[in-house]
Amino acid sequence: MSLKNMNEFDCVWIDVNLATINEHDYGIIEDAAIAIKDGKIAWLGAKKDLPPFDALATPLYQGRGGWITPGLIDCHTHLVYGGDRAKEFEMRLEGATYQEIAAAGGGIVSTVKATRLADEETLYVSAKNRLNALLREGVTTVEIKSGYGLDVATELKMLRIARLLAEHHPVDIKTTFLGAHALPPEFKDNADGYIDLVCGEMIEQVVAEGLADAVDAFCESVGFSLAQTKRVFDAAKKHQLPVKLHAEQMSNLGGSALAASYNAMSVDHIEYLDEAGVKAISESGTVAVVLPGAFYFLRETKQPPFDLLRKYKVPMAIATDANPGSSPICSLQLMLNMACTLFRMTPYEALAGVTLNAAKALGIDDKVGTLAIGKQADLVLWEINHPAQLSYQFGVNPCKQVIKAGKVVG
Ligand code: DI6
Ligand code: FE
Repeated sequence: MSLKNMNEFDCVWIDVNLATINEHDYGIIEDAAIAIKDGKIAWLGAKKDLPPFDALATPLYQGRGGWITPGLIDCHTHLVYGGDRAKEFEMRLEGATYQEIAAAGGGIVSTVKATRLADEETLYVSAKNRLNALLREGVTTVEIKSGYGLDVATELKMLRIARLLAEHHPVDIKTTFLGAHALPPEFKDNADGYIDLVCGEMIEQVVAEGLADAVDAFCESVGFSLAQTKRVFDAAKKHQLPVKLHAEQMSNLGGSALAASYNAMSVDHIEYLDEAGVKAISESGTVAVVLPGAFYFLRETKQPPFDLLRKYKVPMAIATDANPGSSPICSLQLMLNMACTLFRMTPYEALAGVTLNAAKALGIDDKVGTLAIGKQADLVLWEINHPAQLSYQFGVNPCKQVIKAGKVVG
């Protein structure tokens, strides 16, 4: 064979099994190979069908019978924040009441205070450590929300740090403006006044600096009302930003149906979502993001409506919700396990939930989330015997190699 007829690949993995992931199953190809060109998947299939290429000039990686999946995607995190809430955790376990914790300066407001006070380097380094933890477990794309600043300067500071991480870290980052996360102390008893700020100067500056890929809000009895959420969505729409929503976490306010009417990319938490809400998001093509870490950490008992989500064929994604208050967890592998043990999702649903459906929740499923020719070569090589092992076992990290756009990064 002359060199002319040979395929040009930048690198090739052989002796691997592939879980390519699709809407129905793992999409398994055993005894496979996968070839990369210009950061994209150029070929994949059974190894015996691997087309000829210049084996002397092309780096060849031995998978040793391991499995390659798409890079994992954590589609809901609050990775940038100051301080921590370990003391509050301890007080609660020693019997302190919510009021006592609040009086001692605890709760979400304490994270807002710490985030406002923190300098940029401190915030950057702590977020980078969390991002590294995710990368070590095979995560190649992460969404990061603002929402612990709650004033113009600090919301911008959080989003700028997320953008800086994107520049200097191999993991891809999508940013979300969550100004409507909680009511800052300066606006006590004036939630509408705060929403004026969010929908005015705050979002305008976020947009002017190009700092957000989407807009989110916390629609809840302890968060913002349906009417206030609608104002945030209208502001997002005015600035041509897609929306998503923390909805139906502790009660059913109808947030998901509202989000559906704005073609939201995702509704997240959704423990209290009812059939009308499920129907609404199924019609709008909105992804249901479930957050087993927050469910676990808050010792919730009401589960998201999985039977209805399956009945209406709503794509289900899983994320860490990594944050200091309700899910101080930076392990997407643990979320795979909890999605199965706590939520009774199947290991296939769990894996699709951190790949294909997480990509849909971020609107990037044309680029990542599955293994297919033309997709960005975000891959993970795992030392496992079957993809179900990724949700079955926890504590031994089977991640052997992380490949981002064709480059080995971990
Ligand atoms: N839902 C939650 O569970 C967290 N935020 C949200 O919108 C709580 C965040 C915190 O307590 O810091
Ligand atoms: Fe959250």
